[in-house]
Amino acid sequence: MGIAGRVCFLVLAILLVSVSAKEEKQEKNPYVFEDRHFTTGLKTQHGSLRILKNFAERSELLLGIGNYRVAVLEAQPQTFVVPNHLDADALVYVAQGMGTVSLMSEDNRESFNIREGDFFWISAGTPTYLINRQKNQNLVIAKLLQPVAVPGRFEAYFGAGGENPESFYNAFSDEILDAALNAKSDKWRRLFRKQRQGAILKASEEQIRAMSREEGGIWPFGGQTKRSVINIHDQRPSQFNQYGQLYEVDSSQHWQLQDHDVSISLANITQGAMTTPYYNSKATKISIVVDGEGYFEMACPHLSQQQQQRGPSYQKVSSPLKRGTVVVVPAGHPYVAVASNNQNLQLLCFEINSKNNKRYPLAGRRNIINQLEREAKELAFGVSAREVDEVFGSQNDEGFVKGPRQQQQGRADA
Ligand SMILES: *[C@@H]1O[C@H](CO)[C@@H](O)[C@H](O)[C@H]1NC(C)=O
Ligand SMILES: [Cu+2]
Repeated sequence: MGIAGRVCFLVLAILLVSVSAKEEKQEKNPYVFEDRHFTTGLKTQHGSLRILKNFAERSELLLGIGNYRVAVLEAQPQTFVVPNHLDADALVYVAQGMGTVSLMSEDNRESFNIREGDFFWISAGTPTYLINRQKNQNLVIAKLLQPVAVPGRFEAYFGAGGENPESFYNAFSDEILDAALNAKSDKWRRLFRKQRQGAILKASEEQIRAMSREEGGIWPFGGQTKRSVINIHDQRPSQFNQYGQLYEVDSSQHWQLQDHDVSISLANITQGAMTTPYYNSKATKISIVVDGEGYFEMACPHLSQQQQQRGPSYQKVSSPLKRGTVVVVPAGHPYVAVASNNQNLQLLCFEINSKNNKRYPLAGRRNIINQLEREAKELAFGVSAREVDEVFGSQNDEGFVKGPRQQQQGRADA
């Protein structure tokens, strides 16, 4: 083999090793997404849009939510996000801060104030802009996106802009713009070249004040007069005890959630406590840590190494949770989340395919084992029903329970 041949061989070998190492890593735990699984969609001196990698590209086990994307927008104090539209429907949750959002329909504009805990829907194609009204706090917004043009992919389209953000007007030929705008070409040329500061800009205090007004209170789309913004903290918790609270808004409470078969919830798990293990019957959950630390465990038949003829076997999937970690919990998978001993753990969850979803508790007062009849308990476990009852009848709390005394930080497959 000549030098060139040897170099080629070496390069190929390195490539193969790195590809297989990468695949092995992916296989091990495709359900957890950290900082490195985000790409930068937008970045300026004053903020950024980070986009979570495509689920379907990460693992075929995530194909079921392949047409959903997650993105996080962060805008610094007193900034303006230039008007744009997306080729995706978006469920938007305000994770931190205060701002004002403006949505345009064909003949109307609605501007409304947003604060932490608010969520609202932006239909695909709606021209949208927003400001961070605060003087000393970043505005952080988490979005669940459902692309409408290319499955699993979405793009932002800026009209107002110049070189950066690039205005799509610049893609048209001069003759077309001359004719369409009916304005002097030196005028429109200047207009579409000036802006170079990027899509997230610093605004003056007066500009912020002027844009902080709410306008056009009625939801302009489809003549609906229902409130377009709901605050998740205004809900009554659906599960509540000293170990935590769960706030949920399901599709029956919000027509856009219903249309898209999505629900949204916020779990506040008290430090040192955990959720009862449970599974969702139909919904796949995308869970984002908004505050605190802890870990989760999940039972997954897909990742089990054991090849068994006699029936399924389950792999423990586990990982530490910290602010910004995203975890996907597919339907049917038993799962538990544990808060650290020093801090509450707050999880924002988007549940996809949530219509008629049921949450089946695997421990606690109303667990599924308790409902078995005596004979079924004895046959299934091969012990007396009394023994089964002793085990599954001892936990009197439900929803949230006291956590493990000794916390292992969910290292297993991280
Ligand atoms: C979370 O729970 C704690 C009590 O453990 C409470 O003080 C706090 O206000 C709750 N936060 C939210 C956002 O519900
Ligand atoms: Cu699985």
